[in-house]
Amino acid sequence: MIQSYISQSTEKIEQKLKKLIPEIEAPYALLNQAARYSLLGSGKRIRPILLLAATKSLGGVEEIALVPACALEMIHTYSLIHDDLPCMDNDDFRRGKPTLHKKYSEGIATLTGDFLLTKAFELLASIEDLTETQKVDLIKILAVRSGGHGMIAGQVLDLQATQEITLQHLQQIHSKKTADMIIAALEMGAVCAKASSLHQSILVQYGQKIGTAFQIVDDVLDTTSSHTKHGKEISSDQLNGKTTYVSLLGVDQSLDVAESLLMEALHLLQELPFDTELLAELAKILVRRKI
Ligand code: GRG
Repeated sequence: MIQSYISQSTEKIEQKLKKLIPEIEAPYALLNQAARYSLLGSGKRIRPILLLAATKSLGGVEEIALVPACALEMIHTYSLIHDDLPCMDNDDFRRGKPTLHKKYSEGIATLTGDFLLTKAFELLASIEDLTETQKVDLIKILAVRSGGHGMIAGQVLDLQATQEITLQHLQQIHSKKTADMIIAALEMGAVCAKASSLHQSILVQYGQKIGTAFQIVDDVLDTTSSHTKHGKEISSDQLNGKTTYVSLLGVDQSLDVAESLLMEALHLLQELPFDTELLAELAKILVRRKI
């Protein structure tokens, strides 16, 4: 059942993204072509699926949440494009194909990231089915969680961490760089469902737990998979000598920590007076995934 929810949601998101970033006829048609190259056809769609699931679980209408879900995926994709640039992680592969700057150029990749970033906020400001308050709340959540105290702050801390760092420091980086975008998905879902601030804050705590667990598992898979998410045999974290949960705790202890966080997340869901089976199943899939 959960697998069919995931595949149906993935398809809805894919179709909507295709419509929101169409092929265009213009002298700058290359921009949409490049955005579609990075955005379409791959990616696990974790954040938009969580957004849709949070909306549904808190009694909202999923269709209303589809554009916000796509806006979130655009911000995530822009961050991946910029993260792969030579001035950052300098990765050659992403989502199973050459990175955008390898396919086109560094200039086009930078501008495509900028385009997806600005498009996301244009979309949120233009949704017809939401109230003005909902739109402003969505824009604020996405800006704060992906911004200078959220994902971008995490990326700055990561760039600065050139030598081995402590577990506490690593947790701070990933709380911002990874968990904040997962939390954004849940908060945005709560806004789409017009949930109470208490229910929204329970989802934020759940997001902090599963976001951290997701990053731990990502580090583990980067070491244990024969091919990393970038399609290479050795992850760029390993090549760059970066501190990871695995380098600090080892594989077994890292997986134990991820599983404990999952249990805490599932426990938090019980505080919500809704059927949270969907969010529970998604958390399990996220943390116990093998790819
Ligand atoms: C450049 C501002 C800026 C931020 C970059 C997202 C990010 C921040 C860096 C990517 C590198 C990385 C390993 C980040 C941790 C978060 C993470 C695991 C991202 C990958 O997300 P997935 O696995 O990717 O959901 P897909 O391709 O499935 O969407």
